[in-house]
Amino acid sequence: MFCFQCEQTAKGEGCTKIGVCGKQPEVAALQDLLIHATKGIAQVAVEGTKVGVSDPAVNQFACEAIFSTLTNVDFDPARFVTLIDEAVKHREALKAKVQAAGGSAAFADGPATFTPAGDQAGLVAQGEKVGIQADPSVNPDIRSLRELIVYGIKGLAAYADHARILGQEDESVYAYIYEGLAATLDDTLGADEYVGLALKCGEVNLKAMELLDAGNTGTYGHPVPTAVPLGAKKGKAILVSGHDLKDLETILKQTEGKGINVYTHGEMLPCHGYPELKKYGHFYGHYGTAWQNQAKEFAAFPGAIVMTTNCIQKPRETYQDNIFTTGLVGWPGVTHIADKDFTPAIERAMALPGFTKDVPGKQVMVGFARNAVMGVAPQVIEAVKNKAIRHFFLVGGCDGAKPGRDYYTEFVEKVPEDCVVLTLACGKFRFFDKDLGDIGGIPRLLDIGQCNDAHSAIQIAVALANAFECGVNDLPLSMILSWYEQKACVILLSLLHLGIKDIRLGPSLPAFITPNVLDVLVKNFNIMPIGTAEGDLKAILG
Ligand code: FSO
Ligand code: SF4
Repeated sequence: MFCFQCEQTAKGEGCTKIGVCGKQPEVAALQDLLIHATKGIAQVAVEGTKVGVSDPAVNQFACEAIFSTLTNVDFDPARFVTLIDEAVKHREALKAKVQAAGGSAAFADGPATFTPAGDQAGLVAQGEKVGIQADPSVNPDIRSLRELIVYGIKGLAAYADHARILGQEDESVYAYIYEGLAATLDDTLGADEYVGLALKCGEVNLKAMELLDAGNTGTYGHPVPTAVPLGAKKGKAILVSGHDLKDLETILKQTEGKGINVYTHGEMLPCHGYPELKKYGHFYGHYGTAWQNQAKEFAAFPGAIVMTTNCIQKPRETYQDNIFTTGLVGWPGVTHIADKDFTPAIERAMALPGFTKDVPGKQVMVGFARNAVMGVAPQVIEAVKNKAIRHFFLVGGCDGAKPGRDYYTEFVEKVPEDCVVLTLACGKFRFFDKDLGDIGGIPRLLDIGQCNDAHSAIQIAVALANAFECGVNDLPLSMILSWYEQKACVILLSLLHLGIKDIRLGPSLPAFITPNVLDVLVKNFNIMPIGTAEGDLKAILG
């Protein structure tokens, strides 16, 4: 196997024996084959676009297939066998439609024509031939850019899938996914074209994130500042992890009146701020921290656990029977709830002891998404003008296991008292429970939401820039980002598309970016690796 799509890749180079994430070589090969098969769909869909053919079922499938290959989503080989089979069926059905509409259905040998083997072993063997390094003759910089586009598309597909679940879709998003994937097969394209396509991925992702924002806020209302208990309430308990708001709502509905308290885990924390979710009396609090601490935290949770999206890790035996997956998440041997009837998890929660007494704990504030922040925009602008607020830091992104991620904790601790920290995604667990106080009533630590809410952060930055009649790069705002998986890659591409400069990125730079590609990013965007908290603060604040 060879995989280097995430930040924790082995030795900062690539996972070759088994994934640091726990991905087995068979699953890696099956994921590679599924991406190959989806590129085949993309080639056909690009022809379809020319003759006005687009199939909603294919669009949904393509996003689900791509999202399944994102880091820490699905580790179950059986599910990939099914997905590969379905991919080829969708491809052939789409070919027929394209042909019927007068389009071309003649494709060169490759993803658009391949026939899947009849069993898992055969598919694994096929997958091993189509991996990232399959063709050693490809120029490393071109390979780097192609992979950058594929990983960007993985993040984009994830956001598009989340948006579609809440009824929000746009043809332009699917069209780009197909254009970008098909382009990675095109030997006539050079570095400039690929850089353009990578930035276009970022541009299209802004649309996908806008759709997701519309889905979230349209369905559940605009988040409002909300205090969330980190302790627990005596009683039976279900913990909901991942990013899917609809799954959480479904679980809240299905547990109503059953004497079960529902807790959020990881990226579900910001859900407490949504009016249509917080209205449930048994939606109690938040348990645990970021994804990489789940083995320890889940082992100590006295109820059932539901994983709605990434990030799942190998469950320990002690809680293997308590954890359930739904949606695209999978782990071999873990009960999967495909039909959104969460009865198995509810029954498990009822059978487990739950919290036998109230557990006291701190509270944290959530709900500072764009609507809430813009609601206090006049005070914020005034505070900047009268120099009560000197600078804003967006310290956001993914968390992970590397010791170097202490940087983000230290950074926030050292941010001077006349500065405000905006945060989003699971990287916040490095500092989310710190009491940073306020500046004239404006909290110094503002939780914008999930990584899925990056659109909200961008809107806040744009609104500030408009208020000060300057560009985002001229604002007293610095972005200190942490990345782990491919949703972070596409958000970065969106920021680059917007022309945002001087981003600090850590804890390490992507292994799939070659020195030449990095050079292009540095020259155009002055993107830089994080240094020391003290040194970076000094450099930014002067
Ligand atoms: Fe974290 Fe995992 Fe939200 Fe990522 S839970 S690391 S960017 O998958 O999705 O922030
Ligand atoms: Fe390695 Fe990350 Fe790929 Fe997992 S997703 S195999 S940790 S590079």
